[in-house]
Amino acid sequence: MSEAIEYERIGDIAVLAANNPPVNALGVDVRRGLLAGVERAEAEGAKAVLIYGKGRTYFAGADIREFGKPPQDPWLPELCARIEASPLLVVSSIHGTALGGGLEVALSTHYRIAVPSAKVGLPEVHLGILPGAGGTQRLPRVAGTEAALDMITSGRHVRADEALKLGVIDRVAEGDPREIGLAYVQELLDSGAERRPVSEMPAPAPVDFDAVYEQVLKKGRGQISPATAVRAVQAACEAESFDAGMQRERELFMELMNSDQRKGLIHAFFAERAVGKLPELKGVEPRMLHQIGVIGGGTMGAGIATAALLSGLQVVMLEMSPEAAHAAKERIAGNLGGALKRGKLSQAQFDEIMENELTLATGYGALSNVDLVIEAVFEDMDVKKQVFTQLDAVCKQGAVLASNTSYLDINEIAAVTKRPQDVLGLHFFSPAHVMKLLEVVVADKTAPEVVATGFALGHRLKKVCVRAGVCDGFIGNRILSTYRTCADHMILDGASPYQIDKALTDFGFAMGPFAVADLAGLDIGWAVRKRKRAEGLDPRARDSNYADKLCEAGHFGQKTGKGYYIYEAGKRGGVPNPEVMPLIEAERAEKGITPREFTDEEIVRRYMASMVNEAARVVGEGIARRPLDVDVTLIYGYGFPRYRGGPMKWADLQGLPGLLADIKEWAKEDDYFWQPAPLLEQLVAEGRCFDDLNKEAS
Ligand code: TC6
Repeated sequence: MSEAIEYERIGDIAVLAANNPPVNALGVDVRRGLLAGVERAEAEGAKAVLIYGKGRTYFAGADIREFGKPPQDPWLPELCARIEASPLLVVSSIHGTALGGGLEVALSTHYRIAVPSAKVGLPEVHLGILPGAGGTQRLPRVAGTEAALDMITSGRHVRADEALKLGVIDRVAEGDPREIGLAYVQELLDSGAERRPVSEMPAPAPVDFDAVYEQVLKKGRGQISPATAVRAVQAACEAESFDAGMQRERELFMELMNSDQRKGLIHAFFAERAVGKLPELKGVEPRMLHQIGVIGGGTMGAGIATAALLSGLQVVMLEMSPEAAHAAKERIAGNLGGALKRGKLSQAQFDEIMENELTLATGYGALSNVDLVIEAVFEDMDVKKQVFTQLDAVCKQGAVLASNTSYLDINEIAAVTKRPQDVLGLHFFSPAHVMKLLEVVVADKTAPEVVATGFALGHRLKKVCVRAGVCDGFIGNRILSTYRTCADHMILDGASPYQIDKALTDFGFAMGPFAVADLAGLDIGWAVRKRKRAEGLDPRARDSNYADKLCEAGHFGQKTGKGYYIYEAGKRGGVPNPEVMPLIEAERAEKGITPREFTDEEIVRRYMASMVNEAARVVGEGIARRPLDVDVTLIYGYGFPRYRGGPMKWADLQGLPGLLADIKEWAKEDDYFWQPAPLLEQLVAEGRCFDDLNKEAS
């Protein structure tokens, strides 16, 4: 017997307990153990088999680490078929999460019981594949076509009570999974219950699959797995037999398994889990956090305060005047109201937070007892320095002092205090109670436990935390400023903001860079450009001024109703602003540029190459620890399509030599902007890729 499956005999019942921590993934040992367990139960003359998981969960799915490697017998679909075909009565007892292959095993058993807290789902589409062990054939037979389509294309986790209503499970009971399972099996045996193979149930009723396919394809923004899964469910309804449906599922599964999207999504899955693991923080205890301070109650500060309050922290919000404090309170109440509406918060919790957990203040003295303070004031070095001087004077010893600056030098800010070891950057993304990314910016003197505290706060606020070093813009905004510059160069040379936005949303970005600029506020980029010009641009850098003209006319994007696009109240998205192209054309004329045509393909290639090249610098300089830290930053903070795995994974899949060759070619027209990053050149010379660096660092 494999150690991953423990075998026990209780009277007529053979009990197979999965013991493959942490999530009982269905790796080869587990599959072999299950097969051997069923065979042994049959050989020993048991009447029934109970399958459950030890530890925190039933099977949470196939072992994702095996994907892309040569398959090892038994394969999951065959194992499921074998379990279902057993002449014994086979029952699953589910707790934790029965996901993917886990739910497919459960569906191949004849009955299913679950504890109330259990969740089931087929989330394979999020990994770029589809349920490939009969899930697309069995789920519609038990839950109906529409419910199956919903679960499979969304990948959502369904709670036990809903799963019971859908017929995915047969009973919900409180208790230990082994005990409730044994009692249920005994009850089924006593009542003479028959085996109930799902494959023998009638084929489910068809729906308008072409319409569903189109709808799902559109929603996927270029992601193919959900739409492909629709075709597999279609086969459950239309194939001439269960086996023929399985055959179709297999073909579609293999198509997806071999796709770059599968590689990208699985990279994203593991990258997201790897970012929070920093070797230098192993064994470092974070400082305790009960109460935090937030300075500045604008959109950003109010968002940070909201996230903190929702995580159970007490918040002192500091503003400059009672009126501003009142406005901050209104913003926070509005944000929490959204959580209330979505059922994430009860009315009683809302009232408790607003009355007892949130304190408004207008004097720094109110921050004397906070454990951590985050300033979210105006993005100006002098203002930040004044704030930190005050904080140094009033905050208790050991308090963590954080800046939410998006670009500025944390070392310079820390230097105005007598405790630079307690200072770090916590760069949230707006709206901070919604956006999942947090850059934890580590300055030269930041103490390890202060970094650990930054991560601990981020995790408590349910953020994906990425460690960043100090530079202009850290990881995300530094790379953004380069690819945005690339877009501006293409504009000067002949592309339009609308063509660029369209090419990039077709590539899979949630929004194009110009729509993003409108959303963020054009004044932000304007301020950065002014600062950089004041610091002195390199004479070889191409500068452009058409965007400044929009700002000078008072057009700051969505907040003023006009930017690259015009926004009408009540309408989603905007329409191109007719004032923009004349500004661009005037600048081209002024600079003597004859505009040329760009294909969408060239736009994407240049934009992505500039992103990857800057990202390679960011990694080479140690600003990002590994390429995967860049990938996670761009996916969670900048709308990069997850199914492409992030820019570094995208580059690996494209091939670094070709990308470097393009960069060198473009350097012939602009050898300042298109200087190849040393790390990129080095990797190409050594025949390696970015993922090799990830592996070396893990
Ligand atoms: C499938 O089943 C296809 C079938 C068709 C076959 C023909 N494999 O997320 P956590 C690791 S596709 C390997 O931090 P949580 C994870 O990397 C699969 N490893 O915990 C981490 O390792 P680390 C369908 C896995 O409590 C550790 O377990 N299933 C797998 O926040 C803990 O994970 C899914 O897509 C796996 N399947 O969340 C489910 N799952 O400690 C994917 C997890 O070394 N998993 N690990 O970093 C999840 O959604 C979540 O892990 C969770 C637990 C909800 C199960």
